[in-house]
Formats: sequence, C-alpha cells, structure tokens
Amino acid sequence: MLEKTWRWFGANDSISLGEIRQIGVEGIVTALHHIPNGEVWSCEEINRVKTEIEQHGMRWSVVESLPVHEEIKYGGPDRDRLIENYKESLINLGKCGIDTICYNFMPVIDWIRTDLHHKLDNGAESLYFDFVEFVVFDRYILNRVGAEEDYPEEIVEKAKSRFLSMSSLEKERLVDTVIIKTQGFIDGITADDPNQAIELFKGLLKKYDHIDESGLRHNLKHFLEAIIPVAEKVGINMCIHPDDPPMKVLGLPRIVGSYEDICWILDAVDSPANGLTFCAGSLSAGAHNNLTEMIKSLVERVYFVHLRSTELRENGDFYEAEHLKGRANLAEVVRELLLEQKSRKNSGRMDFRMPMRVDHGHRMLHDFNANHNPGYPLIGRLKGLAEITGLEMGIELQLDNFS
Ligand code: DNO
Repeated sequence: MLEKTWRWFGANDSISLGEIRQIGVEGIVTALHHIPNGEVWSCEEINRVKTEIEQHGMRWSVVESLPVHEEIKYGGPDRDRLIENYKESLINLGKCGIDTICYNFMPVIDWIRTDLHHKLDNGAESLYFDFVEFVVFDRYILNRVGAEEDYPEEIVEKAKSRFLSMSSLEKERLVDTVIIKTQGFIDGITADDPNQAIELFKGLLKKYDHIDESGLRHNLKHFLEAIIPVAEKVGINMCIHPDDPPMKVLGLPRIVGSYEDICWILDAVDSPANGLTFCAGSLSAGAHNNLTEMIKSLVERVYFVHLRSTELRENGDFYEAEHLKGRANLAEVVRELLLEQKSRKNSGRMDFRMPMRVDHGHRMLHDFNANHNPGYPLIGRLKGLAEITGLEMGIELQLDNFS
C-alpha cells in the first residue's frame, strides 16, 4: 500500500493533528508555513514541527512545499543568495531525517480556480475553472496587454460580454478568488482590498516581461544544478509539482504541464534525486495528457503522489471530479504505482514508501458548517481517501493472486 498521508497547514489548520490521526493516516504533509519564503528553515524549527507530528503517532512524510522564491524563478539579482538559503534548508531537513520535498516552479501564481463553490447536481460543491471568467480576469480586470492574442477569439468575445454583465461585487469576488483565497493559505499572499491585490499582482507579472519558456527553463536548470547535488548528498528526493492548470496563463511561461516538459526537467539534471510529484489532478486538466501512459513511463522518478481527477469540458472549463471518476483513471494510475512499489521493495530500494495524499475534495455534509481551506474539506477528502484505500487493497489482492 502507498503510504497514506494528509495535508496539514500547521497551527492555523481548522483540522487538528489529533483529528487527522483518527482518519488513520500514517504521515503528514506540511511545511513551515510561518517562515517567510526565501529564509532558511532551521533545524530547531523543523524539529519542533516534526516532534509535534510524532507526538500524535504519525511521521512527517513530505514537505509540501519548500517554496522557491520568485527571484530564483525570474533570475533576479538576489537569486544566488536565495539558492544558498534553499540549500541550507535542504541540509537541515536532511539532518532532521526528512527525505521527500515537493516544490513548484510556477511563476507568480500557483493553482488557479475561478469559483470555489460550484454546486454539483448532488448538492456537494466543487472547485471550478471557468475559462471565460478567467479571461475576464486577465483581459478586462488586469487589463493585460496582449491578453486577447493568447486565447481563442470566441472566448475573448464571450469574456467581453460576461464582463459587461458582471456587478462590481462579482468582479471583486473573482479577484479575491484568483489572487487571495487560493494563494493566501498556501503562499501567504494577502491584500486588504481588491485594488491593492491587483496592483501587487501586476507588479509580480511584470518581473516576467522578458522571460519566455526557454528563459524559465534556463532558470530552473540553474536552480536544479545547484540544489540536486546537495539533495543527493543529504538523502532527499526533490519532487517538482506540475502546473495547475497545465497551460500557459496570464502571458506567463509555464514549463511543467506535459510529458515532454517533465522529461526535459528529469533529463536536465539526470539524477534519481531529481524527481516528480505525480499530481494526477493537475495533469488531468490538460486534454493533451494521458495519465496512464505518463505514469507508466515516469514512475521510476515519482516519490510523491497527489490523487484526484478532473472533468474537462469541451469549452476548456474544468472542475474536480469525484476521486474515482473524471479523466484521470486513478485505478490505472494506482496500479502502476503499486507495481513500482513492489519492484522497489524487491530491488532493495529504500524509497518504497511512495507517500500519497488525496488532493482536494468536494465540500459536503458537515463541511458546510466548517471553515476549511478551499479544496481541503474534511469529509470530502475523507471520502476520497476511503475510496482510494479500497481501490488499492483490491488491486493489491489482484496483483498477488495473478503474479
Ligand atoms: C494546491 C496544491 C498546490 C501545491 C504546490 C506545490 O492545492 O496542490 O498548491 O501544493 O503547487 O508546490
């Protein structure tokens, strides 16, 4: 079985470690959320959180994320100092016995949704990416130069009329969702009013004015060449997280959205320590991605897994499917992961835990009375985890019977 884990956002999480323990997970996925991006994680702080988790009978399975400072991504003047800090954090994490680190290389914005409360037919709620609304945000709210050329003409047309029909409250809500609600609890991005958020955001976008895909790849390679030897030495596997959604947005380069992208990264510094977070959810939101083929080919360098799936609509909208539905085909993905786990065990590899967390979840039942972070409801994720656990047991049984 894959190591069962759960994301915990630290002291501010409305779900406590004691409660998570009741769910029956073995490991916690968390970060030192209180340390500003770019600063060194000290052994003292790492051990404080690690001990707290262990006192609750679990282990700190994965760091998600050790964030990469924007300046490293756009190659600003301070990047080498920031990379040195990153290396020091890795050394400290290694000393404290942490061996799996998730990070991403998405410029400015991590994951994107336009609606956090999309009602499903059964009454539960899902996160939703509405392509037209996203273009409203880009073209008509940010007023980004060149936005029109980046999207199909009919979508831009629809965005124009949608924008004209939106009330100022709806516009504010859209800004709050894209910039603050989704990023805030992960990257600590906050702003008191929507105009301030827009200005802050535009300032960040500007840093990438002259950076295209190849420029960003160049900066990623520079980063990997510096940190992967350190990770190797201290026994850490680095796992890059795919772009969510896996497409170009806001004129920014995005370089972790397809099979070819990922192969490029794994080859750029060809070391076992340079690995992947297989986020089935993010990847499944791209029509170009076939998850079964991808996991088959990439599994050797996968050390951390996010299991969820999306429904992708013809117009480019997508939303979170139930964990066992949608286009990801998690049964096939899980089967490949379990086969890999067996082969790692058989060949004496130490990295066979393969931590897995169910990612996101529908908001349902008691979740409506609670104030969980968007995408991270208790009951919805619990349902996903129970389903995936059953799926894993069934597949293991089948593999044992037929091997
Ligand atoms: C969203 C998450 C991402 C992920 C980071 C990893 O729910 O999947 O924010 O944690 O991209 O660096």
